[in-house]
This record gives sequence, C-alpha cells and structure tokens, in this order.
Amino acid sequence: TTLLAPHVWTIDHALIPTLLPPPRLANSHKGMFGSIGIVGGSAGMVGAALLAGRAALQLGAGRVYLGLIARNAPTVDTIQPELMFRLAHELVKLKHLNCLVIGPGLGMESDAYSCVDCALSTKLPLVLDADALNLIATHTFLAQKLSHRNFPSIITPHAAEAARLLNTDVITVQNDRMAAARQLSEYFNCYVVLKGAGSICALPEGKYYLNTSGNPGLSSAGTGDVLSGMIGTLLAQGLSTEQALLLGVYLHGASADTLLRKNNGPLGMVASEIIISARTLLNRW
Ligand code: NPW
Ligand code: AMP
Ligand code: MG
Repeated sequence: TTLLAPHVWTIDHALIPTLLPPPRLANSHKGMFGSIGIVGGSAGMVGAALLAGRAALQLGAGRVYLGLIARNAPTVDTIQPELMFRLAHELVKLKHLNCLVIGPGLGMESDAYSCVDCALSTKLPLVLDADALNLIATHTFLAQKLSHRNFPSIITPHAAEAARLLNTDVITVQNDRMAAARQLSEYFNCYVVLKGAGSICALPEGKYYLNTSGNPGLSSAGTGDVLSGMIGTLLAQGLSTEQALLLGVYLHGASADTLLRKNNGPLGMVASEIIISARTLLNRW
C-alpha cells in the first residue's frame, strides 16, 4: 500500500494478505461462515438481487437468503438452487443473520421503504446500495436514522447516487471524488465506497483508500449489484468492516482485470462472469 497524501492510501496487491479470511478448519461447518440476507429485486429488477445473492454464495457465505420485493417473485434460483428465499419483510427480522445487504433492484415503493426502515433498526452490519440509497436521499427520516446508527453501515453509491445523497450534481461529485466520499462518510456516519474508475473507500475515522484494480469492462448492468454481495459475504464470514470493504472492492476490480487479460475484446464482460472470476482469484490468494 502506498501513502498518496495524508490519510490516503492505495488498495493494491500488497495489502491483500492483511485482508484475507483465515484458512478453513478441517472440522468446519456452514454455521461458521455466516448467514447473509439480501433484500431487493422489485418487478423487472429481480436479477439485481440474484446477482448479489450468487456473489455472496460463490464467495463463501455459509447460508444466503434472498428477500425479493416483486409480487410473484421466483422462490428458487434454478441456476443457483443453493440460494434460499424468504419474504422480504420477514428476512429483515430474521434472528440468525450476520449481515444484511439491501438495495439491489429494490425499487422505491412503500414496501421497499419499510424494508429499509426495518434494516436500519437492526444491529447487523449493513451494506446499503442502489435504491436503498435513493430512498435515503429522498426521505430525511431514513437519512437521520442511518446517521444515528451505532452498528457498522457501508454505503456503495455510484456517482449519480452520491450526487442524490449529497443533494448536488454528478459533475460536482466527479470533480472532487475524495471530498464527496468524505462528506458522505461524515454526514451519514458510515463507511463509503464511491464507485467508478478508481473507487474511493472512506472510513468513518477519516482514512481514505483509492482502489487500483478494475477497468471499463465493468461499465455494464449488474456489476454494482455483484459488489454489494461480495462485501456482504466477507462481512458475514467475520471480516472486520474495513477488511470486508477493502478486500471486496479490490477483488471486484481484480476479477475484471483477470477477465480482461484472458479475453481482451472490446465488449468487456458481464456481471455474472465477475462472480466466477472472483471465486477463482479468492481461492488462489
Ligand atoms: P446516463 O445513463 O448516462 O444518462 P440510476 P441504476 C446517471 C438496478 N439494476 N455512474 C446515468 O446517466 C439497481 O440495483 C438492476 C452511474 C443515469 O441517468 C437499482 O436498483 C439490474 N450512473 C436500479 O436498477 C441491472 C451515472 O445516473 C443514472 C453516472 C437503478 O440503478 C442494472 C443511472 O443511475 C441495475 O444494477 C456514473 N458515473 N453519471 C438487474 N439486472 O435487475 C451519471 N449517471 O438511476 O441510479 O440507475 O444504477 O441503473
Ligand atoms: P453500478 O453502477 O452500481 O452498477 O456499479 C458499477 C461497478 O463497476 C462499480 O463497482 C464501479 O466501480 C465499477 N466500474 C464501472 N465503470 C468502471 C470503470 N470505468 N473503471 C473501473 N470500474 C468501473
Ligand atoms: Mg448499482
């Protein structure tokens, strides 16, 4: 890791050994690798929640539960039948979860709102992404509830979501990404991943990391949903919030870099491929 400026480090390959989960014991069982709940998937965007869930499973969570918002949502993922399905409003209250991810494809309707409200009341580490952030940006009550939480919260906005949260425009965010990440972290009292080329991670105590992995092949639908599942699964497996955040962000980009080296074509990659590539990398590290 390189110190770029006071309080600003890089996330690079040298940092990885300090972030990895411990080796699995011979007599381990699934209960030792955590249970994660993923809430999202409103009508037309069920895939976003499936991608987060598949990423969480493929990267080692003991159990993965999906709570989909869509009426008539599927109750099985036939491609990934290991995933379990619960009603969204019951999932946010499940007792034995170790982490909740909320937002991928969540939508902005009233049942989505009440799931975010409920999630913010739990003592669980939270990953808030996509429409959970858009709801927080449009409801002061939720924003205040987030900023008063006493348990770890990670928000993972892209530039447009960050602009909504800060009540500004995308150009302002992109012109000083470090300042935007700092303001989000201070205002909402949380960990921040400001996504995009060179994602910035801000920790609440005022440390910043610039990610060095990733490439424009990631500019495609669903890659952010995969990232939220990745960070969530590492939290559920017992990594500290800082470790899960830094490892998840670096692994996500490095998986895309590996795919780019293998099939360096102009069309980039799709989100599902990132999951598989990440699993291979994490097994190797
Ligand atoms: P444009 O497109 O250039 O005009 P939104 P979203 C603008 C779910 N998904 N980075 C951009 O401008 C998500 O989980 C479901 C990014 C556009 O106007 C959410 O729940 C999928 N955006 C929901 O969809 C796969 C930038 O912001 C707007 C930008 C909406 O999420 C896809 C896009 O942001 C998706 O993940 C920047 N640097 N600069 C599924 N398979 O089910 C400007 N924009 O409106 O928050 O939409 O990110 O697609
Ligand atoms: P989302 O916009 O929520 O789907 O998230 C997109 C994901 O892809 C984030 O993790 C971004 O950091 C990543 N990403 C998108 N475009 C690029 C890029 N040009 N370079 C590196 N990473 C990118
Ligand atoms: Mg997104």
